[in-house]
Amino acid sequence: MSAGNVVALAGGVGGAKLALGLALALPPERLTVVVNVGDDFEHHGLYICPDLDTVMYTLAGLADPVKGWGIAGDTNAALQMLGRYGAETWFALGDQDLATHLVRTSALRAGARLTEVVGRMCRALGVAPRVLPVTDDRVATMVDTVGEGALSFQEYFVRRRWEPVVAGLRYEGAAAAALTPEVSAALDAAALVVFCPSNPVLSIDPMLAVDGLRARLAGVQARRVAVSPIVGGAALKGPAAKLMAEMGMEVSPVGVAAHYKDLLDGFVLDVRDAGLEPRVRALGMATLVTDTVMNARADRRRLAETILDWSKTL
Ligand code: FO1
Repeated sequence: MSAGNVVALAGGVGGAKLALGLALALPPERLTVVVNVGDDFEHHGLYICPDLDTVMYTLAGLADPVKGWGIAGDTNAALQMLGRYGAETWFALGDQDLATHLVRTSALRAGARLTEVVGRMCRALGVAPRVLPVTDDRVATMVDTVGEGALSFQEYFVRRRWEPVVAGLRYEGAAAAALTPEVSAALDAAALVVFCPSNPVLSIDPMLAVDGLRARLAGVQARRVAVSPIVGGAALKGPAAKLMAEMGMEVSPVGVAAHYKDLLDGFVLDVRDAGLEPRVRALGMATLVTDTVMNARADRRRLAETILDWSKTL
Protein backbone atom coordinates (compact mmCIF):
# COMPACT_ATOMS: atom_id res chain seq x y z
CA MET A 1 0.00 0.00 0.00
CA SER A 2 1.69 3.20 -1.14
CA ALA A 3 1.22 6.11 1.26
CA GLY A 4 -1.72 8.33 0.66
CA ASN A 5 -3.29 7.13 -2.59
CA VAL A 6 -7.02 7.71 -2.83
CA VAL A 7 -9.64 5.84 -4.85
CA ALA A 8 -12.98 7.62 -5.21
CA LEU A 9 -16.05 5.63 -6.28
CA ALA A 10 -18.32 7.98 -8.21
CA GLY A 11 -21.59 7.94 -10.10
CA GLY A 12 -23.03 11.04 -11.69
CA VAL A 13 -23.32 14.65 -10.61
CA GLY A 14 -22.89 14.35 -6.80
CA GLY A 15 -19.97 11.98 -7.19
CA ALA A 16 -18.29 14.25 -9.73
CA LYS A 17 -18.48 17.21 -7.34
CA LEU A 18 -16.53 15.42 -4.61
CA ALA A 19 -14.18 13.94 -7.22
CA LEU A 20 -13.37 17.54 -8.21
CA GLY A 21 -12.84 18.47 -4.56
CA LEU A 22 -10.41 15.57 -4.19
CA ALA A 23 -8.68 16.60 -7.43
CA LEU A 24 -8.23 20.11 -6.01
CA ALA A 25 -6.92 18.76 -2.70
CA LEU A 26 -4.53 16.05 -3.91
CA PRO A 27 -1.63 15.79 -6.35
CA PRO A 28 -3.09 14.09 -9.45
CA GLU A 29 -0.93 10.98 -9.17
CA ARG A 30 -2.53 10.21 -5.81
CA LEU A 31 -6.14 10.21 -7.08
CA THR A 32 -8.02 7.59 -9.10
CA VAL A 33 -11.73 8.06 -9.76
CA VAL A 34 -13.55 4.78 -10.46
CA VAL A 35 -16.84 5.40 -12.24
CA ASN A 36 -20.15 3.60 -12.69
CA VAL A 37 -20.99 2.27 -16.16
CA GLY A 38 -24.49 0.91 -15.38
CA ASP A 39 -26.08 4.03 -16.95
CA ASP A 40 -24.26 3.50 -20.26
CA PHE A 41 -26.36 2.82 -23.31
CA GLU A 42 -26.50 2.98 -27.09
CA HIS A 43 -28.53 5.76 -28.63
CA HIS A 44 -28.58 6.82 -32.29
CA GLY A 45 -25.85 4.24 -32.84
CA LEU A 46 -23.54 5.95 -30.33
CA TYR A 47 -22.09 4.52 -27.13
CA ILE A 48 -22.94 6.96 -24.35
CA CYS A 49 -21.36 6.87 -20.88
CA PRO A 50 -23.12 9.60 -18.87
CA ASP A 51 -21.35 9.10 -15.54
CA LEU A 52 -17.87 8.85 -17.07
CA ASP A 53 -18.58 11.98 -19.10
CA THR A 54 -19.96 13.86 -16.09
CA VAL A 55 -16.80 13.07 -14.12
CA MET A 56 -14.52 13.87 -17.08
CA TYR A 57 -16.25 17.17 -17.92
CA THR A 58 -16.34 18.19 -14.23
CA LEU A 59 -12.62 17.52 -13.74
CA ALA A 60 -11.88 19.31 -17.03
CA GLY A 61 -13.85 22.38 -15.88
CA LEU A 62 -16.27 21.93 -18.78
CA ALA A 63 -19.43 20.68 -17.04
CA ASP A 64 -22.65 22.65 -17.19
CA PRO A 65 -22.83 24.23 -13.73
CA VAL A 66 -26.64 24.16 -13.52
CA LYS A 67 -27.47 20.69 -14.84
CA GLY A 68 -24.23 19.10 -13.62
CA TRP A 69 -24.05 16.95 -16.77
CA GLY A 70 -23.23 17.93 -20.34
CA ILE A 71 -20.97 20.81 -21.42
CA ALA A 72 -21.47 24.41 -20.30
CA GLY A 73 -22.72 26.59 -23.14
CA ASP A 74 -23.35 23.62 -25.46
CA THR A 75 -25.89 24.09 -28.25
CA ASN A 76 -28.52 21.68 -29.60
CA ALA A 77 -28.51 22.14 -33.37
CA ALA A 78 -27.95 18.41 -33.97
CA LEU A 79 -30.80 17.54 -31.62
CA GLN A 80 -33.10 19.92 -33.49
CA MET A 81 -32.12 18.31 -36.78
CA LEU A 82 -32.80 14.87 -35.31
CA GLY A 83 -36.27 16.18 -34.45
CA ARG A 84 -36.83 17.30 -38.04
CA TYR A 85 -36.10 13.74 -39.16
CA GLY A 86 -38.62 12.43 -36.65
CA ALA A 87 -35.83 10.75 -34.67
CA GLU A 88 -35.91 10.48 -30.88
CA THR A 89 -34.94 13.67 -29.00
CA TRP A 90 -35.79 12.76 -25.39
CA PHE A 91 -32.10 12.34 -24.53
CA ALA A 92 -30.54 15.78 -24.94
CA LEU A 93 -27.24 15.28 -26.77
CA GLY A 94 -25.48 18.63 -27.09
CA ASP A 95 -23.46 19.49 -30.19
CA GLN A 96 -20.07 19.47 -28.45
CA ASP A 97 -21.05 16.50 -26.31
CA LEU A 98 -21.81 14.56 -29.52
CA ALA A 99 -18.11 14.72 -30.42
CA THR A 100 -17.32 12.79 -27.23
CA HIS A 101 -19.76 10.03 -28.18
CA LEU A 102 -18.48 9.91 -31.78
CA VAL A 103 -14.83 9.59 -30.74
CA ARG A 104 -15.59 7.00 -28.07
CA THR A 105 -17.90 4.92 -30.27
CA SER A 106 -15.44 4.73 -33.16
CA ALA A 107 -12.53 3.88 -30.85
CA LEU A 108 -14.56 1.09 -29.21
CA ARG A 109 -15.58 -0.23 -32.63
CA ALA A 110 -11.91 -0.25 -33.63
CA GLY A 111 -11.30 -2.58 -30.69
CA ALA A 112 -10.03 -0.25 -27.94
CA ARG A 113 -10.96 -0.92 -24.31
CA LEU A 114 -13.24 1.65 -22.67
CA THR A 115 -10.46 2.28 -20.11
CA GLU A 116 -8.04 3.26 -22.89
CA VAL A 117 -10.58 5.46 -24.64
CA VAL A 118 -11.47 7.33 -21.44
CA GLY A 119 -7.76 7.74 -20.68
CA ARG A 120 -7.09 9.28 -24.09
CA MET A 121 -10.06 11.62 -23.84
CA CYS A 122 -9.10 12.75 -20.33
CA ARG A 123 -5.54 13.48 -21.47
CA ALA A 124 -6.91 15.48 -24.41
CA LEU A 125 -9.05 17.56 -22.03
CA GLY A 126 -6.23 18.09 -19.53
CA VAL A 127 -7.73 15.90 -16.79
CA ALA A 128 -4.77 14.86 -14.66
CA PRO A 129 -6.17 12.34 -12.11
CA ARG A 130 -6.94 8.88 -13.44
CA VAL A 131 -10.57 8.31 -14.39
CA LEU A 132 -11.39 4.62 -14.80
CA PRO A 133 -14.58 2.78 -15.73
CA VAL A 134 -15.10 0.11 -13.09
CA THR A 135 -15.15 -2.49 -15.86
CA ASP A 136 -14.55 -2.67 -19.62
CA ASP A 137 -17.46 -5.10 -19.86
CA ARG A 138 -21.06 -4.08 -20.41
CA VAL A 139 -23.23 -3.58 -17.34
CA ALA A 140 -26.79 -2.31 -17.77
CA THR A 141 -28.88 -1.13 -14.83
CA MET A 142 -32.46 -2.28 -15.42
CA VAL A 143 -35.35 -0.79 -13.48
CA ASP A 144 -38.32 -3.03 -12.73
CA THR A 145 -41.28 -0.70 -12.30
CA VAL A 146 -44.78 -1.01 -10.94
CA GLY A 147 -47.06 -0.74 -13.96
CA GLU A 148 -44.53 -0.12 -16.74
CA GLY A 149 -42.50 -3.31 -16.57
CA ALA A 150 -38.72 -3.29 -17.00
CA LEU A 151 -37.18 -0.05 -18.23
CA SER A 152 -33.59 0.52 -19.22
CA PHE A 153 -31.90 3.02 -16.93
CA GLN A 154 -32.06 6.05 -19.23
CA GLU A 155 -35.68 5.28 -20.19
CA TYR A 156 -36.53 5.36 -16.49
CA PHE A 157 -34.32 8.31 -15.55
CA VAL A 158 -34.57 10.69 -18.49
CA ARG A 159 -37.48 9.61 -20.68
CA ARG A 160 -39.82 8.85 -17.79
CA ARG A 161 -38.21 11.46 -15.47
CA TRP A 162 -37.92 8.88 -12.65
CA GLU A 163 -41.72 8.98 -12.17
CA PRO A 164 -42.51 5.22 -12.24
CA VAL A 165 -42.53 3.48 -8.87
CA VAL A 166 -39.58 1.12 -8.66
CA ALA A 167 -40.11 -2.50 -7.63
CA GLY A 168 -36.49 -3.56 -8.01
CA LEU A 169 -33.19 -2.99 -9.75
CA ARG A 170 -31.01 -5.38 -11.71
CA TYR A 171 -27.46 -4.82 -12.88
CA GLU A 172 -27.40 -6.92 -16.03
CA GLY A 173 -24.00 -8.29 -16.92
CA ALA A 174 -22.41 -7.22 -13.62
CA ALA A 175 -21.79 -10.68 -12.20
CA ALA A 176 -19.94 -11.70 -15.37
CA ALA A 177 -18.13 -8.35 -15.70
CA ALA A 178 -14.51 -8.18 -14.58
CA LEU A 179 -12.80 -5.40 -12.67
CA THR A 180 -10.15 -3.91 -14.93
CA PRO A 181 -6.48 -4.48 -14.07
CA GLU A 182 -6.20 -0.70 -13.63
CA VAL A 183 -8.99 -0.61 -11.01
CA SER A 184 -7.53 -3.63 -9.28
CA ALA A 185 -4.07 -2.01 -9.13
CA ALA A 186 -5.55 1.27 -7.87
CA LEU A 187 -7.27 -0.60 -5.02
CA ASP A 188 -4.02 -2.39 -4.16
CA ALA A 189 -2.22 0.96 -3.96
CA ALA A 190 -4.97 2.83 -2.07
CA ALA A 191 -4.69 4.12 1.48
CA LEU A 192 -8.24 5.47 1.33
CA VAL A 193 -11.39 4.55 -0.61
CA VAL A 194 -14.07 7.25 -0.70
CA PHE A 195 -17.65 6.37 -1.63
CA CYS A 196 -18.76 9.71 -3.12
CA PRO A 197 -22.25 11.09 -2.34
CA SER A 198 -23.76 9.28 -5.31
CA ASN A 199 -27.06 7.43 -5.40
CA PRO A 200 -26.35 4.20 -3.43
CA VAL A 201 -28.64 1.95 -5.45
CA LEU A 202 -28.31 3.54 -8.91
CA SER A 203 -24.66 4.58 -8.96
CA ILE A 204 -22.66 2.70 -6.32
CA ASP A 205 -24.42 -0.69 -6.24
CA PRO A 206 -23.90 -1.35 -9.99
CA MET A 207 -20.17 -0.95 -9.32
CA LEU A 208 -20.23 -3.17 -6.21
CA ALA A 209 -22.08 -5.81 -8.27
CA VAL A 210 -19.16 -6.09 -10.70
CA ASP A 211 -17.56 -9.41 -9.96
CA GLY A 212 -14.98 -9.08 -7.25
CA LEU A 213 -15.40 -5.43 -6.21
CA ARG A 214 -17.55 -5.98 -3.13
CA ALA A 215 -15.20 -8.70 -1.86
CA ARG A 216 -12.15 -6.57 -2.65
CA LEU A 217 -13.57 -3.65 -0.68
CA ALA A 218 -14.51 -5.91 2.21
CA GLY A 219 -10.92 -7.10 2.48
CA VAL A 220 -8.92 -4.10 1.29
CA GLN A 221 -6.12 -2.64 3.46
CA ALA A 222 -7.27 0.91 2.75
CA ARG A 223 -9.56 2.82 5.08
CA ARG A 224 -13.04 3.09 3.55
CA VAL A 225 -15.39 6.02 4.03
CA ALA A 226 -18.71 7.07 2.48
CA VAL A 227 -20.36 10.46 2.20
CA SER A 228 -24.13 10.57 2.56
CA PRO A 229 -26.04 11.68 -0.55
CA ILE A 230 -29.08 12.17 1.70
CA VAL A 231 -29.21 15.41 3.71
CA GLY A 232 -32.13 16.37 5.92
CA GLY A 233 -34.27 13.48 4.64
CA ALA A 234 -33.92 14.49 0.98
CA ALA A 235 -31.52 13.83 -1.87
CA LEU A 236 -29.43 16.82 -2.90
CA LYS A 237 -30.21 15.94 -6.51
CA GLY A 238 -32.04 13.21 -8.37
CA PRO A 239 -34.17 10.28 -7.27
CA ALA A 240 -32.12 8.83 -4.39
CA ALA A 241 -34.70 9.64 -1.68
CA LYS A 242 -37.72 8.53 -3.75
CA LEU A 243 -36.00 5.33 -4.79
CA MET A 244 -34.72 4.45 -1.31
CA ALA A 245 -38.27 4.83 0.04
CA GLU A 246 -39.68 2.67 -2.75
CA MET A 247 -37.06 0.02 -2.00
CA GLY A 248 -37.94 -0.02 1.69
CA MET A 249 -34.75 1.69 2.87
CA GLU A 250 -34.74 4.36 5.57
CA VAL A 251 -34.38 7.71 3.76
CA SER A 252 -31.63 9.13 5.93
CA PRO A 253 -27.86 8.91 6.36
CA VAL A 254 -28.56 5.94 8.64
CA GLY A 255 -30.25 4.13 5.74
CA VAL A 256 -27.24 4.82 3.51
CA ALA A 257 -24.72 3.77 6.17
CA ALA A 258 -26.66 0.58 6.90
CA HIS A 259 -26.71 -0.18 3.18
CA TYR A 260 -22.87 -0.12 3.04
CA LYS A 261 -22.42 -1.52 6.55
CA ASP A 262 -19.74 -4.17 6.15
CA LEU A 263 -17.75 -2.13 3.67
CA LEU A 264 -17.01 1.00 5.71
CA ASP A 265 -14.68 2.23 8.44
CA GLY A 266 -16.19 5.70 8.49
CA PHE A 267 -19.23 7.67 7.41
CA VAL A 268 -19.67 11.37 6.71
CA LEU A 269 -23.01 12.96 7.48
CA ASP A 270 -24.18 16.52 7.12
CA VAL A 271 -24.46 18.97 10.03
CA ARG A 272 -28.21 19.08 9.41
CA ASP A 273 -28.30 15.39 10.37
CA ALA A 274 -26.01 15.66 13.41
CA GLY A 275 -28.74 14.13 15.59
CA LEU A 276 -28.42 10.86 13.67
CA GLU A 277 -24.71 10.45 14.41
CA PRO A 278 -25.19 7.99 17.34
CA ARG A 279 -27.30 5.71 15.14
CA VAL A 280 -24.59 5.65 12.46
CA ARG A 281 -21.92 4.97 15.11
CA ALA A 282 -24.04 2.11 16.41
CA LEU A 283 -23.56 0.46 13.01
CA GLY A 284 -19.88 0.09 13.91
CA MET A 285 -18.30 2.93 11.97
CA ALA A 286 -16.58 6.17 12.87
CA THR A 287 -18.43 9.37 11.97
CA LEU A 288 -17.61 12.82 10.72
CA VAL A 289 -20.28 15.52 10.91
CA THR A 290 -19.58 18.41 8.57
CA ASP A 291 -21.20 20.60 5.92
CA THR A 292 -21.46 18.23 2.94
CA VAL A 293 -23.42 20.49 0.59
CA MET A 294 -21.12 21.42 -2.30
CA ASN A 295 -22.48 24.44 -4.14
CA ALA A 296 -19.28 26.31 -4.96
CA ARG A 297 -15.91 24.99 -6.08
CA ALA A 298 -14.46 26.03 -2.71
CA ASP A 299 -17.06 23.81 -0.91
CA ARG A 300 -15.84 20.80 -2.88
CA ARG A 301 -12.22 21.34 -1.96
CA ARG A 302 -13.05 22.07 1.69
CA LEU A 303 -15.15 18.90 2.03
CA ALA A 304 -12.41 16.83 0.37
CA GLU A 305 -9.72 18.28 2.66
CA THR A 306 -11.88 17.72 5.75
CA ILE A 307 -12.44 14.09 4.78
CA LEU A 308 -8.75 13.52 3.98
CA ASP A 309 -7.67 14.97 7.37
CA TRP A 310 -10.27 12.97 9.29
CA SER A 311 -9.47 9.73 7.47
CA LYS A 312 -5.93 9.82 8.92
CA THR A 313 -7.49 9.34 12.36
CA LEU A 314 -9.32 6.15 11.37
N1 FO1 B 1 -30.12 13.85 -18.00
C1 FO1 B 1 -31.37 14.31 -18.16
O1 FO1 B 1 -32.10 14.43 -17.17
N2 FO1 B 1 -31.85 14.62 -19.41
C2 FO1 B 1 -31.10 14.51 -20.53
O2 FO1 B 1 -31.57 14.79 -21.62
C3 FO1 B 1 -29.75 14.06 -20.37
C4 FO1 B 1 -28.88 13.97 -21.45
C5 FO1 B 1 -27.54 13.61 -21.23
C6 FO1 B 1 -26.63 13.59 -22.30
C7 FO1 B 1 -25.31 13.21 -22.09
C8 FO1 B 1 -24.89 12.86 -20.80
O3 FO1 B 1 -23.62 12.50 -20.60
C9 FO1 B 1 -25.76 12.89 -19.73
C10 FO1 B 1 -27.10 13.27 -19.95
N3 FO1 B 1 -28.01 13.31 -18.88
C11 FO1 B 1 -29.29 13.74 -19.06
C12 FO1 B 1 -27.60 12.95 -17.54
C13 FO1 B 1 -27.58 11.48 -17.26
O4 FO1 B 1 -28.30 10.67 -18.08
C14 FO1 B 1 -27.92 11.18 -15.79
O5 FO1 B 1 -27.63 12.24 -14.97
C15 FO1 B 1 -27.08 10.06 -15.29
O6 FO1 B 1 -27.13 8.92 -16.06
C16 FO1 B 1 -27.42 9.73 -13.82
O7 FO1 B 1 -26.24 9.61 -13.13
